[in-house]
Amino acid sequence: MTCRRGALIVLEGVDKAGKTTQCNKLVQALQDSGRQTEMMKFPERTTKIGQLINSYLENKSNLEDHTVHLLFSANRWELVPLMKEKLEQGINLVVDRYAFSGVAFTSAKPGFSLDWCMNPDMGLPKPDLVMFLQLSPTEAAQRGQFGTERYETTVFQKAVQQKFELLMKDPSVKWQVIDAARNIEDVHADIKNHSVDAINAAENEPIGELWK
Ligand code: FDM
Repeated sequence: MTCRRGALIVLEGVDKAGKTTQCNKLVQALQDSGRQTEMMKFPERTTKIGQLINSYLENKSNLEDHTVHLLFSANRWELVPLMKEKLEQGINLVVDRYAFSGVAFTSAKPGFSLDWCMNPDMGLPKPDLVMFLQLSPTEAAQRGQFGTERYETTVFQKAVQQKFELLMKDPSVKWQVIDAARNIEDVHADIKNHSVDAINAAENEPIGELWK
């Protein structure tokens, strides 16, 4: 019997929406139900490219805006062989941020078109499901202060949210908006249901190519 492939499931959203908490809970729930599942996150800060990105995000170094955009993309591409290997082995991947964050964050800077930002990520493994954890800036503010990393300001996060809204209009990507203002368990139940459907649908489909 040929092995069914795993599904590529991405969680996106603005800061404070609970992405990381929900990724962890989803991985645990899928594993508990007997499905092989692993978590990944972007940027993956442990590689050489990831270390450059980490130092930039922590404001320890400055990088030119186009350059850092391409580094974020390269950081995804360097993990593509590993991602494909896992998916082909039947392992589901739950990914905290992907190319959509890449495009939303850079295109929120002045002088960057959506098209230019999308180009380097064209052809990445296409997610079988992208869940966008929706939280208004007011609700986000009620969850406490932003951290001290680059991009963690209300003004910039609002611009990022608008770019995500543009990206969500693209019907070639399977988007699902999740109301993240509810309690953790309700949000989790919703995310788990959508993920199980995506896993079942992906089993017999080849891995797609993003934005191609
Ligand atoms: N980010 C993340 C980008 O600007 N481009 C990207 O391609 C990706 C994946 O990096 F501010 C930004 C988004 C966020 C920061 O923070 C990563 P977390 O807390 O590690 O998700």
